Order: sequence, then C-alpha cells, then structure tokens
Amino acid sequence: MALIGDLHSSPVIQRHPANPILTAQDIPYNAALIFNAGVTKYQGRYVMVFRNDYGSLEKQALWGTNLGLAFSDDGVQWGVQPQPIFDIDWPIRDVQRAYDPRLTVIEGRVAMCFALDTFHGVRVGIALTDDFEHWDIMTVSAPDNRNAVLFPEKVGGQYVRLERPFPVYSRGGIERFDIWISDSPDLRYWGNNQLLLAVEDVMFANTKLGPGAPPIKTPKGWLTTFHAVDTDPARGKHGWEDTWKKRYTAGLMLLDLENPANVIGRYEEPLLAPEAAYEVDGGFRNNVIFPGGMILEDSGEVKIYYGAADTVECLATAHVDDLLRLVLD
Ligand code: BMA
Repeated sequence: MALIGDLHSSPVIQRHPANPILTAQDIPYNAALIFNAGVTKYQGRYVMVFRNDYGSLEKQALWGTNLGLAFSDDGVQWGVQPQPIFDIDWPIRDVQRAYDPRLTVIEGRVAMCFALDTFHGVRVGIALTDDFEHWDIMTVSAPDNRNAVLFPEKVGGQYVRLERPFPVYSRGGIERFDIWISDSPDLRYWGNNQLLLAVEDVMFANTKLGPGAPPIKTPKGWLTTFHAVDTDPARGKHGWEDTWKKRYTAGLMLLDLENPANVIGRYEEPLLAPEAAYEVDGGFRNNVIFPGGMILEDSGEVKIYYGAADTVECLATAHVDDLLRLVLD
C-alpha cells in the first residue's frame, strides 16, 4: 500500500466562520456526536437530517445512533426539532440502526438515502417524505452496501444513484472499495450496475472511496463530491480509540449529464483535507471529512456540508465556476 503523505484543501473553498455549524450542545435531547448530515432545500427553507451517536462526551461512551431533524432559513443557523426521527417503519426485522443520511428533492418530495446496519449486513435504502414525519421506504439493498446518493432527477428516463458496495472475499479480504452507479425505473428495483470510480484512479486514496453528497446539476455536467480514504499504519491514537489509522478527505468530480456513468472531469487533489482544529483534534475520530450535503444557490455559491472528525457538522463554500474549473482544467 503506497502511503499518501501530506494533503491540503483547495484554495477555492472556504470553511464557514460559524463552523462547526451543529454540535451536541445544540441538541435538545441526548446527543454526543453530531455528524454526516444530509442537507437540502425544500419549500423555501433548508432542511437537515443529521446522525446523532448519543451517549456521553465526558465519558467518551456511545450508547446508540438516531437521526435528528433541523431546519434553517440561511443554511447556517439551525433550529433542531425537539425529538429525533423515530417512527420510521422499517420493512425488515433485523435493523440495528440507520445512519449517514443524504437528502435530495426529487419530483417534489424529499428522498433520504440511508445506511442500515442489520444483524445480517450493511444495507442502503431510500425513503420518501413530504412532511418529515411519514417516510415511505422505497427500497433496501442487499448487503454489503453503503453511501447511496440519489440524483435529483431522472436521467434518460431512469432514476440514478451512486453507491459503494463493499466486496471483501473477492478482493482478498482487504478493505479496498470503489464507487458504483446503478439505475432504476421506479426507485424500487435497481440494476445496470457499473463501476464509476476506483481507488486506483484517485491519487489521494489507498483504501476506499464513497459517494459524498447528491450531485448538483450544472450546464457542464453533474458535479459531485466523494470521500477518499487513505491508511497509514504508522498513525496511532487520533481520537477516542486506541488507534485510528485512516484519513478521510473530500474529492470532486464531474459526471456526464446524459450518461452519468462517465466521469468527464476530476480534481486530482482533495477539495477538502482535514486541517481545521475541529477536523484534526478533539474528535471521536480525528482527520475525517465526510461530505453529505451540497446545495447550489442562485448566486452560484455552492454550500458543502460535511461531518468533521465524526463529531460535529460543518459547512464550506465555493463558487460553482471555481469548482468546475477544478474538475475541467
Ligand atoms: C465510515 C462510516 C462513516 C464514518 C467513517 C469514519 O466507515 O462509518 O459513518 O464517518 O467511517 O469513521
């Protein structure tokens, strides 16, 4: 495994001065780690579904995971709903927890992609809502799969998603996983699976990749983030655990508008690498940047929401033209 070395964020992206924009202190119920949120704009306001690993920050103890809901008028200051989302009626019997949600507005409804840990493997699913109380579960994949993100509209008459299956046996038992794409006529049945981006394509990854936030549509193509993971066996204690050898960065790529299985542009370096204090220090797992929300404003500003150090939720902004230059130059 080739080691990656120092990585830096692109100068075109700015961390928001209000970072972290959501932490356990903002939550009106038990919360310890608030991170890896899905964010979108729906009916005139911003909406966020965030992952809450609850427990005790002081004791560095985690008891479980739930999903919380927050709304905002500006995408920066959030009002958190008094209770987590708890009445999802899972159609399967062995669910342990749902986590790492991604939100997309599609055909007037909000779609949430989620990961499900079950006693028989990790699965991805898609649920639709228009009131954030009732969720229609459209599909749940076979294991093992994680990090599904749905495109905000049909392409060529089909719904499209990115996903990250994690085959272990066929790859010698090592952790080396790539990004895939599939499509569906109805959000329920998914097929036509194709490899989209592999670890060996990305110079700042040596372990695994995963889709980030749902893609945004630009005249040049579907612009989308991904996370890239590198491992260095020399890394020691970087958080609560005795050892944490991985680093998660955010990458950026452009997919063909008509055939999104074609990667038509990619930035060779990370868009965001862990550098800020809340990304590299004091977290559950330091050196983790995990993008899950991406919003294109009318002004051309792109808001990118990301979990930092598996502990807090953050925001970074860039102009869409600068992002397109990164992937096309
Ligand atoms: C991945 C997922 C993410 C998490 C990351 C770093 O495998 O579990 O939820 O942010 O690891 O711990």
